[in-house]
Amino acid sequence: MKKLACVSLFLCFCVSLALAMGGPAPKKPGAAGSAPGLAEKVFLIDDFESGSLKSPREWWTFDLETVEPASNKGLKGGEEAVVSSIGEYSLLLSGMARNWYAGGLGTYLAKENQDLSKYNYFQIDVYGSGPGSGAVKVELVDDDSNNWTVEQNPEKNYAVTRDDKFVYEIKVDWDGWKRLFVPLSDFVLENPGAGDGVWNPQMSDGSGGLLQMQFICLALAENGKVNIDLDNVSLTMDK
Ligand SMILES: [Ca+2]
Ligand SMILES: [Ca+2]
Ligand SMILES: [Ca+2]
Repeated sequence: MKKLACVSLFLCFCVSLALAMGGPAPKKPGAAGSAPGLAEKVFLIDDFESGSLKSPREWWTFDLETVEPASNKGLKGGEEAVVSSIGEYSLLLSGMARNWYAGGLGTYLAKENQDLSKYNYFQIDVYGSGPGSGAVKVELVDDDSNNWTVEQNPEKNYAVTRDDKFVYEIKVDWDGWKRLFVPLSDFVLENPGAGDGVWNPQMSDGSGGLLQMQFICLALAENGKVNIDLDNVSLTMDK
């Protein structure tokens, strides 16, 4: 009898110890009924902290003289909340335009089992150097031909031919860092007749949903210069 009591006491002790050490199981992010965690609310496309446009995210570049992650050391002015969250590197976009156009870069976003349709805003930190900095046109393509590919016509300036291209132009005329939240509903269809004309970023029936993003740099004079830095390119659920 005494031995049994001893064993029970020992078991009790072990269970209490295990509870004390382990505690309750952590809540899974996104579990039914719980609010979404920060990682879910924000889809970070790139913060350029790797110092590379090849990894972890791969970007293609075209025409612009300088498109590269550059040190933030000299870029101090602007909104304090932004200055404290830009890290060591941002993306430098610089070069001369011909006929307003200076070039740009892009990245493919779609991936199996990734739902980008829950995001409502495009968020970005932009560093300007005053009224002549230039403009950035943000282009988003959704897949309407259900093949996870952006069909383009190289003979017509790479026009997107079977999917929708939605665009939003950011005119940069300020000094220092500024954070922008652009509702995705403010993007406008640039190529009516190519896709279904509806913003449908969700994957369904073979469609990859939101496929890619591009930034096109434009000068504010026909043969002007573009000089802009970008950072923390994201899609977010809330503002
Ligand atoms: Ca950064
Ligand atoms: Ca397509
Ligand atoms: Ca569409």
